Amino acid sequence: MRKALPVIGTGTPAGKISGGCGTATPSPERPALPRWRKRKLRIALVRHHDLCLNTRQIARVQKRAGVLPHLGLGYIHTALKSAGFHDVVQIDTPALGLDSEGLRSLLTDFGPDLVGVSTTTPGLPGAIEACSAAKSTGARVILGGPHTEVYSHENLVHDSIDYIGVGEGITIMPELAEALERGEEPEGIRGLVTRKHHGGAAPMVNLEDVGWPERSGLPMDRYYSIMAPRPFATMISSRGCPFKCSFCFKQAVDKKSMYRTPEDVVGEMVELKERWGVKEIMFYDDVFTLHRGRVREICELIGKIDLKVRWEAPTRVDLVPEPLLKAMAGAGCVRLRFGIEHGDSEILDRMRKESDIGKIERAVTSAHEAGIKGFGYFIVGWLDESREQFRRTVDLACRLPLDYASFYTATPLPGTPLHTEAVAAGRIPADYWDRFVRGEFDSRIGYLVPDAQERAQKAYRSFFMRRSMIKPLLSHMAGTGQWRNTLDGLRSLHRSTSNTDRDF
Ligand code: B12
Ligand code: SF4
Repeated sequence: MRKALPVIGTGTPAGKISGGCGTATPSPERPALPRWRKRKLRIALVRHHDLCLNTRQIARVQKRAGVLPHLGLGYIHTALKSAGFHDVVQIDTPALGLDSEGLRSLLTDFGPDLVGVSTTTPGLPGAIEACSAAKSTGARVILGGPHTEVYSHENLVHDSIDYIGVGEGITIMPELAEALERGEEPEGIRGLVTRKHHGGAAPMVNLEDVGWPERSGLPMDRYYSIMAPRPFATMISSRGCPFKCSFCFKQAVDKKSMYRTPEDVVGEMVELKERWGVKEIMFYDDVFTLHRGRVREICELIGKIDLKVRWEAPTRVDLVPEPLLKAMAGAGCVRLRFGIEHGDSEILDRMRKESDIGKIERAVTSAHEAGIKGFGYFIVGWLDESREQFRRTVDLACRLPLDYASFYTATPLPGTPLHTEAVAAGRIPADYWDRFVRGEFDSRIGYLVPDAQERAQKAYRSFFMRRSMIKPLLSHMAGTGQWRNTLDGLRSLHRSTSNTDRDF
């Protein structure tokens, strides 16, 4: 296990960025590369807000929901460093509170040779703005992220994009950077799509072989979740999920599973605590408890070193046996995020969720009894959801011992079975996403029931504005110190404003 990690400051001053080069204290296990291997290419890795917001709006969304880091870019940064590229910066505009102009001027100051922009499908309009900002500096621009798995070549309709990365940026970016450094036109790189070539998809990499995601240079003090005390950070301990929920978008890599060893996971948790002073860690895994033996070992290791860091993770209701819940609670797990999705059995079946109301009730109750708070994810406005079926979701959310809930409106993401069904039912145009990718739509894809957004708002109000929520909310505010943000959130719920600023 990695130990004796250096304790250094907690983040760069807000609004400033700095590169991996020279700012990071090299960890003892990862000695710096010999000087002769250092490469000169300047590379920026960008996440730009997805809603084309101006800075005031960004600040509002930030305040209400918090900003969560982007781990994919952190891993790509680490891979680039290992390949000898040290002039690399990550620019996270939602965290920095920057609009497109702010991004442009930051990029102009940095003068990158290559800019990598990450995007989801719904986040594409913001990403295209980032690509334009990058292109205006004269850099080569590559777009990657989950979105490009379905739409690769189509994105090249935008002149500001030179390349598309499909699959693991961890391997694509160093290979692309090496080719550009040599002054060559990149060809034959797996996962790289150009106007002339399609390199397929870059295969999955075990994250443990890459190293920990680079965090130096990021505004760590700007990241937070209104559910957690600050400083707060995110991690990923496993990737992939064998289930096939019909709304869930799967990249090729998500269809396989990859597990980091307990030693590596706990090593990173130690680093987050010692180096960044982190008080709570949120796991970004698809399903944290897929491999129960591994989770048990993680808990044992945490116990052995008496880590004392709160953490939370996503899971399924059928993967949390009681003994495991007790072990997790004992190891600092304070919250489990359950993909509950719906309160109606017929819709649960249509979602291919492979769960039922009994399993849901047992899992959330057992977690509650073990001392772990429950966060329920719900989807409202499913295809042909009747008002009665919607009410069953709200009733279920309100009768379960949950401390938090989110109610997303159903979104037929491209490539998902839900998308196929919604097109077949005539609810959305078959070519919506194709045209969206080409920039023909800036608005949200149609709801599957006309009043889906109102249903989501009603569900939020019914859940949070209950007398029985007073105690959990007070305990949440006392436990996390998030008094202001929680009260702001409640106030905006009360005013019945849209909860869906971030809900594409
Ligand atoms: C954590 C998470 C979030 C976090 C953080 C977002 C983030 N981008 O990191 C939060 C909560 C903010 C979030 C929000 C949303 N999310 Co989300 N999220 C995830 C989750 C669970 C894990 C992401 C992760 O860290 N993966 C691990 C890292 C290592 O992988 P990665 O980030 O994908 O990066 C790898 C590759 O994609 C690629 N890559 C990434 N960027 C780049 C850039 C370049 C240049 C290159 C070459 C390659 C490349 O290389 C990386 C490593 O090799 C995924 C599910 C999943 N399995 O990925 C969903 C997922 C990405 N989210 C999704 C969605 C839909 C959303 C929302 C739109 C939901 C909503 N209704 O609001 C929002 C909007 C996000 C936005 N701004 O665009 C979908 C995206 C589907 C799609 N077609 O695009 C996913 C796949 C969930 C799903 N299964 O349906 N999300
Ligand atoms: S369990 Fe979660 S990650 Fe797995 S398919 Fe279903 S929604 Fe997607």
